[in-house]
Amino acid sequence: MGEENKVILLGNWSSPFVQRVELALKTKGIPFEYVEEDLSNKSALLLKYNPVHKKVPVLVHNGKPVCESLVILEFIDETWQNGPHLLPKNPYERAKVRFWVAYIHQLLESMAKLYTPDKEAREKALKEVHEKLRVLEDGMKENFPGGSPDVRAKKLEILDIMMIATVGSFKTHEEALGVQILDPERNPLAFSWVQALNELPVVKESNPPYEKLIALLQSLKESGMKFYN
Ligand SMILES: N[C@@H](CCC(=O)N[C@@H](CS)C(=O)NCC(=O)O)C(=O)O
Repeated sequence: MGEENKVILLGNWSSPFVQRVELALKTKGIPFEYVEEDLSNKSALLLKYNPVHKKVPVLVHNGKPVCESLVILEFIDETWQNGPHLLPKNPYERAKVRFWVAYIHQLLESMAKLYTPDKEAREKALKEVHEKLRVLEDGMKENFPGGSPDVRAKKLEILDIMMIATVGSFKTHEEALGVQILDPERNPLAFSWVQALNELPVVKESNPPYEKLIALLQSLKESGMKFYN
């Protein structure tokens, strides 16, 4: 890797936002150095590169920082034009994909609310998650009219990345919370899509380790803290 193309990712193992970026870099075949951040004791580098939000992920390209996961994904796709594309080229297709990216981002926000200590708020959040998954199911049927997306045959695209970083670990969340999130009967397309994605080596490698994640989620549930800040 030449110095002219040095890529550093400041991340944290449990962050769905960091997973988005990691999957994008790996899909595009971009070599990078990963630096694990302790979010309870942030490094001087993180504070310097993301002084506004002080959050991960931060992508540092040749010494220049890019912050906010969705901004980073588009930056990666635009900077490394060769190889697989995360977003379609056609402006209308691109607009449609961006719409669903934003929707899946909202699904993640609803999922985070599942960790509230208030029982009523938790039940409301679960309804919200199910409703968003239902809408997504219908939306994906329109995007992939032939059935579920054929993930084995192609490289990951931005919607695959969003889906994995949001619901890739749904079984661990279900176990930690004692509720069903993704139901194969209600969400057959989303369910088979996520299952197929989870079989891909690049995804397996990027999913947080089960033991570590379940321990974190259980402690968040008890403490009532959000699973991301
Ligand atoms: N909107 C941001 C969210 C990033 C975010 O919430 N990162 C969390 C980790 S999952 C973080 O760095 N939290 C540290 C803090 O808030 O102090 C993005 O999409 O990149």
